[in-house]
Amino acid sequence: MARLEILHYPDPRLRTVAKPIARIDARIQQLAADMAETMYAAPGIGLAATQVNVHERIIVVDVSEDQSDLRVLINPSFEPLDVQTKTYQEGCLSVPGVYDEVERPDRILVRAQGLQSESLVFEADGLLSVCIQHEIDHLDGKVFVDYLSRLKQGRIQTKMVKEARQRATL
Ligand code: GNR
Ligand code: NI
Repeated sequence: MARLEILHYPDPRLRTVAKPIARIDARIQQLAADMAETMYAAPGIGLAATQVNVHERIIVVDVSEDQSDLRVLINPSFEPLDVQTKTYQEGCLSVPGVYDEVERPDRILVRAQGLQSESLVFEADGLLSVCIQHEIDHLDGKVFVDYLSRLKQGRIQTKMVKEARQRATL
């Protein structure tokens, strides 16, 4: 097991579109375990491979309060189940300290593969739905701040670059 380093916005590597995973083998099992360890240590409720600079389509999610509901989703996709949207205050381990409202479909149908290559199909709503959509965005090179105004995006970028510079000169 290993903790992986998380990329910070506006790192251009967060814009990489991840490739589908063709073979779920020991390497992918190890990556999933390392991603789960990294997510729990952060702590966070989800992590996409993109955030640890691995550009393959795998995410880990656990929205439980006691780390009892880990889901590893490989090649995940979703479709909205109705037109209802919900606004949620989102945060991101790649944009630490920034929280803002994002509107997304509420009820979704999720399709993915599990670690044994089994097909997973399930419905999600609430926080689980938000988190899965947020993680799939990462796999497509998107970050939640992309949904905010250009003004807010500029301010967030300035703040993040300043903080990175401060860390570098400690
Ligand atoms: O830990 C996380 N919390 C969170 C809160 C609201 C909406 C989305 C998230 S995901 C985030 C972890 C993360 O950055 N995953 O990519
Ligand atoms: Ni994120």
